[in-house]
Amino acid sequence: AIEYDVHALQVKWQSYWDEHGTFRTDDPADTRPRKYVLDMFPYPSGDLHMGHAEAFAFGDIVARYWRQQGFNVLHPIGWDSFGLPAENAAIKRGVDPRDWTYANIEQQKTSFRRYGTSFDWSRELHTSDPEYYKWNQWLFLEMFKKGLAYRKASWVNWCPNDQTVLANEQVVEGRCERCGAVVEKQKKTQWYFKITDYADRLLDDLKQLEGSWPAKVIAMQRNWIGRSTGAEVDFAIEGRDEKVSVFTTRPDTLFGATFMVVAPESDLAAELAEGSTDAVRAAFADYRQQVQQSTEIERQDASRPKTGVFLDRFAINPVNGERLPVWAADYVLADYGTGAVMAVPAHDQRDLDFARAFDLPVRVVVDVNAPVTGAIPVIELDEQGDPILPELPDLNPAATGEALAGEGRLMNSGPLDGLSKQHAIKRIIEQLTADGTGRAAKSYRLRDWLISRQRYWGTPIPIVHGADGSLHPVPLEQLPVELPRTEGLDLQPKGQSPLGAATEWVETVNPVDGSPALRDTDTMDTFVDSSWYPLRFLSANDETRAFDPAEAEKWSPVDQYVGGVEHAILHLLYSRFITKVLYDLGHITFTEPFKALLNQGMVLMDGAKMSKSKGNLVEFVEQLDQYGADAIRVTMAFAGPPEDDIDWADVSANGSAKFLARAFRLAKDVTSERDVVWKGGDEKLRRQTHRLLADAPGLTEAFKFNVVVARLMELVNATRKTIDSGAGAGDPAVREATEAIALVLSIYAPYTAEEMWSVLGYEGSITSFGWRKADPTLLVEQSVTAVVQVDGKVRDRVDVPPTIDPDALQALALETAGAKRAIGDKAIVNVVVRAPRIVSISTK
Ligand code: ANZ
Repeated sequence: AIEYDVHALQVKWQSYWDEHGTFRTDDPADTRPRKYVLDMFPYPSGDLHMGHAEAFAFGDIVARYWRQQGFNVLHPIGWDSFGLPAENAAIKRGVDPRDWTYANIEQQKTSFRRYGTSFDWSRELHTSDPEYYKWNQWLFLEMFKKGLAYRKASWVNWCPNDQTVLANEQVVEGRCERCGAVVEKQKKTQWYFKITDYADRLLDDLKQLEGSWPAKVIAMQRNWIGRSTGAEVDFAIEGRDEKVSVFTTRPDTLFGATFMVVAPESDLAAELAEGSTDAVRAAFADYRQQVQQSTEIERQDASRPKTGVFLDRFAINPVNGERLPVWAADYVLADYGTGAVMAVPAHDQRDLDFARAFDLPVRVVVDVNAPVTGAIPVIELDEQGDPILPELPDLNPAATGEALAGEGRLMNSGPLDGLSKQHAIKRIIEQLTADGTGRAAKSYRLRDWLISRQRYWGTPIPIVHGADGSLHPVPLEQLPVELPRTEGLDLQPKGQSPLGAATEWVETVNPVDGSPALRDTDTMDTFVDSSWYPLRFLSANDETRAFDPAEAEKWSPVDQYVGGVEHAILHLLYSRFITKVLYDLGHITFTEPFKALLNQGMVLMDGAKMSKSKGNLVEFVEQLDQYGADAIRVTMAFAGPPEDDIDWADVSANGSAKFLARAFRLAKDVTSERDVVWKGGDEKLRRQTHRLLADAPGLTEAFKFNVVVARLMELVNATRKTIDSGAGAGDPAVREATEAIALVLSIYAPYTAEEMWSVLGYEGSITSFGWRKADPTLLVEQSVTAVVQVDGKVRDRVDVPPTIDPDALQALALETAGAKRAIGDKAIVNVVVRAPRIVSISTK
């Protein structure tokens, strides 16, 4: 007897796929159209978890779907295997991060194979292999040559726990993205990638992704790049030769500026204080120290009382020559705009709070009560017929404490008086430009990407420092600069790269003149590794280059990317950036790496995120042992829209397993012979079969995996019914339905599908069979139900052919018992017919 033993099936078909190279995509003669389907590659920290089970089920559904539709599908897998968790785990356990990492990779690999993911294993990569990170170093040097990788000293985010710097993107609400420690600011010399050069393109190209990327991710990226448009205005400073520029989004309010504020940690603030009185110097020094001790979280808290120091210096407003006192205050950030602002307390809340705290003047320059559009306001009347006039905001922000941020018309502003805000902005920019005291300007929230890390387990930065401080790229033929072994190194985080202690490795020679020189001891942020890995999969075994441009042309961009929304900014922004860099360097011909993006939801347990500490962790491998791969995959697909969270307590892997066993039993029961064409049989079942074949592709492409599974369940039940009815297991429609079930299942439950296919008498893998097209004649609806209304009420229904003509339908409707009864002896005055659905009769 044929048994449905899921575990035996898994072993059988895994080795079949391996032996036959079923999922390899390396035949250059393959002429099928191509699809590149990619899941965000995993980080090897322990075995796969339920989150992986979900994301990789969805990615594999998409890959298997396109394959079944006749595409040559590239579906590769690799590991993002450098990074802090490996290093921290290694320190805790006293082992080499290599051993920990590669052992985890082996474990995850075993689980992936059991799960039946249709990967092309011949392209497997690990970012911690020298064969991979050699090309990170190549990329770094390409960017170094173009000035896109550079070193600078500046205030950086410092994680006191991991003892390393962090990119802005890795600071979440003032805390370290990895460990949650409150991030500190330190001034350090670090390596950066010049992502700010690409801010406009990163922003503008988001338009191309609308509709195929989740709107939320697009909005988050827009927000992160944060482009503001406005003007730069130059203020002369008494007793200083150079002017100070401020960035403002509201140059129209220039006549309302009553003081200037500079960021306390800026060089400008220090210099202005230095040139002031002894008392100011002392007060400023104290204040600066106080500011340095506060965290970013504290500084950005708007409800905190305003603090600051008057520098006893004055700026001159270029439009009216007014003297504005200059203050240093920590609500102004050193690294946004120019680090200095013109304060307009009447129209900016932060400036108003500050002005009220320090008793500085407030001058209204925009009348927010003056209408700016031509529309006549609709005025409502009260019970007495008197107009109810809207209450006008009080134009006295100094008293109310509410800044007037809205639209309006200019006042107290000389030549701008009477203009709307928008017109005034335009006019003043023209004026400033003509006078040479300002210009239109943009400002971005996006900062350059800090890529150096003071940790061991990453790609060494391929730079050599000459004795004179000069920087020299390691020549290409000397790449990779391999990580030294850990023997003799102390990996404990201590603020300096552990690589510094590898004396033999550090001490090298200047590639230019052979003089003694030192290697850079920092390693790269692992987001560099993942910023271009989709390209490496295309030439994973090529030792001569990062990737073959011809292969990139063939396969890129990725058609479908699948992964978590936690990467909405970091990884996805960096990948988009590096893709544009590679485009500019002439290595590729496209500018966006991922055509479409699917963000899966989370797998929860009892409404909460799973975690060991909460004791609600569901182990993926235990689920695999218990139910088998197919049942878990089907459960993931059936749970709901893929973007939604799945609560594992609310779904039933057991139910999925039973459904699969029922489907499998159909294949065993079919008694008719296999044939190249499907032949007749039970008409109703045939219609249902062909409906599923017709609908499954569209539903799968729209990620309505749950609907497809529901329809499969219905068809399995209907087929069983037909077998149990008179027609029996020999009815050709039963074979037809069962074959269709196997074909659709091949996308969702590959092991069951393969075995059904073989039980049904086919040789080889179902994946090479392709798809059966639905017979269009079986998709035509046989009859539809027309509604008969009399005077607006439904009185009867009648089943008619969908193609019925209106006259015939009207005649039928008038003959129905319900219509006759409702009409009685009343006269019919009108009949409206919308064939084939409605007949509407009116009487008098
Ligand atoms: C005068 C003004 C008047 C402003 C007004 C706003 C309203 P976004 O939209 O975020 O770009 N600003 C400029 N540089 C700053 C810095 N380094 N730290 C803190 N604030 C800074 O904000 C731009 C506005 O934020 C600028 O326009 C400036 O204040 C302030 F009715 O200038 B505004």
